[in-house]
Amino acid sequence: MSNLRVLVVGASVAGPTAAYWFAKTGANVTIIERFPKLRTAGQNVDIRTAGVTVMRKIQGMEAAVRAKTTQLEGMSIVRDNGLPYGTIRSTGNPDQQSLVSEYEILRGDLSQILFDLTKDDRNVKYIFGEQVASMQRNEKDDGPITVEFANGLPTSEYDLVVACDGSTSRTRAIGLGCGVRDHIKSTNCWSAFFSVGQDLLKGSKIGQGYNGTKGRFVTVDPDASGVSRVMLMAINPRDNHDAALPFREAMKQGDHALKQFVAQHYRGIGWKTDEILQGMLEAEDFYASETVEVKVPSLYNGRFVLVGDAGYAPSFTGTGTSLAITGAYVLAGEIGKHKGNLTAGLRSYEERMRPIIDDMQKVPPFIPAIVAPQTAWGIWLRNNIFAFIAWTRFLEFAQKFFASSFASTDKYKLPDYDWVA
Ligand SMILES: Cc1cc2nc3c(=O)[nH]c(=O)nc-3n(C[C@H](O)[C@H](O)[C@H](O)COP(=O)(O)OP(=O)(O)OC[C@H]3O[C@@H](n4cnc5c(N)ncnc54)[C@H](O)[C@@H]3O)c2cc1C
Ligand SMILES: *[C@@H]1O[C@H](CO)[C@@H](O)[C@H](O)[C@H]1NC(C)=O
Ligand SMILES: *[C@@H]1O[C@H](CO)[C@@H](O)[C@H](O)[C@H]1NC(C)=O
Ligand SMILES: CC(=O)N[C@H]1CO[C@H](CO)[C@@H](O)[C@@H]1O
Repeated sequence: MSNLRVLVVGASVAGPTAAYWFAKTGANVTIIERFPKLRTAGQNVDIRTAGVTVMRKIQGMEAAVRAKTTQLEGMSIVRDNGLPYGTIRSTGNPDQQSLVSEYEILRGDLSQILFDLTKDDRNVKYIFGEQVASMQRNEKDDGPITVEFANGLPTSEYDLVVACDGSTSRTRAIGLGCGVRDHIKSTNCWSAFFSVGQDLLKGSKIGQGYNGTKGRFVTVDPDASGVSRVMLMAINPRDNHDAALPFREAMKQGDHALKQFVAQHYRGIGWKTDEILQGMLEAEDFYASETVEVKVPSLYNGRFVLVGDAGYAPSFTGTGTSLAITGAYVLAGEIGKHKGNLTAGLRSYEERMRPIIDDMQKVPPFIPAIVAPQTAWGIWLRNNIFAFIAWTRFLEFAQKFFASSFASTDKYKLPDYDWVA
């Protein structure tokens, strides 16, 4: 049998991981990315649970990640005057993680590591500045797919098309024959990530978080290079009103307009925020996105399949990166295991991933209530509760909650696969 021809769409986290594992099955992998080069923007993401298990199976990846981890030692919640209410520290044991992960890494660095691990593989070919324009199924429903591209790559036939193009995946819309936002559940929240060219933490390795009124949350993390890594998170009530709509409208007009929108939303909320906003206007690594959950009725349709945020973005649980890495591994593994019967492989991928997705998409019950106070009164209450839990045993309880839902790396009992190549 000739090699399986696989088209992977999107080169961030899910895409390169899928390319790595499909190459191990001996497949011929073409991976396309809409942007003209590898995107390196973005701030910290965590690798947890099954993500750690898969990382350790990828030769050289754990060492590469360790060399680049942000080495955040903890996180303080601060008052307007900068004094902390309490501090959550990482546990120092990657198999028993707390809220702060030991494998916290800049998304751009993670993407670069995965790209470097795959770019020279003779079974993998990267093409930048390209996207899918249309897909046509051949012969019967489960036959190969003919793909037309938008920017000049010749029309080709693939045995499998793997969409890894993120939560607002256009390839998903084409492959499932639906609208881009059809399987997106908005949380009414959005976030912006960028770095500011000065050390706002003055040498400390403990990040700081500040909750302004009306659900405006600011975090500043340290960085070895002397800059500060900033996240602005806007949390709106979960009512019927589409509070993220003005954000999406600004986004359509490009980064400049989006920065102005974000600055206007955050100006004057206190602490170091105005200084941070000035830095944002100058930032070259600005990235912002709506926080959404993606839920599809089926992860595949004929020979078209979804991996990562495109198929199961988990909103605020902090597990999107681990889910993407895990999904890519399981998909390639199951396809390899059911050689000669793609439908069986796709079905097994769905069956194996469903319980993991359901578990990782669960938002811990106390998160929205604690993180999203809507008024100054709410913050006073929340901060005092936090001060209270910081010196009572509740912190231990919270850490244990995360330990059981995030930590133990073999919780999901991922299978080992036999790879041919
Ligand atoms: C630039 C960037 C910065 C990010 N920063 C953060 C962050 O700071 N914190 C955080 O928690 N998460 C961040 N994320 C999201 C995070 O990477 C994902 O939630 C998670 O790692 C799962 O990754 P994914 O590969 O499934 O999807 P994504 O990381 O969203 O990657 C999707 C990829 O597909 C590409 N793409 C999109 N549309 C098309 C198309 N039609 N054709 C071809 N390619 C396409 C995108 O350019 C991107 O490279 C960021 C994502 C990106 C792209
Ligand atoms: C992979 O596929 C491409 C495009 O279909 C083809 O040009 C190339 O020769 C193939 N490579 C291998 C190693 O089979
Ligand atoms: C492929 O697998 C599916 C699902 O397990 C099964 O129904 C079908 O009969 C198999 N096809 C072949 C050709 O083995
Ligand atoms: C996102 C985040 O870190 N939010 C914090 C807001 O404050 C509460 C305590 O007051 C923390 O528990 C949250 O983690």
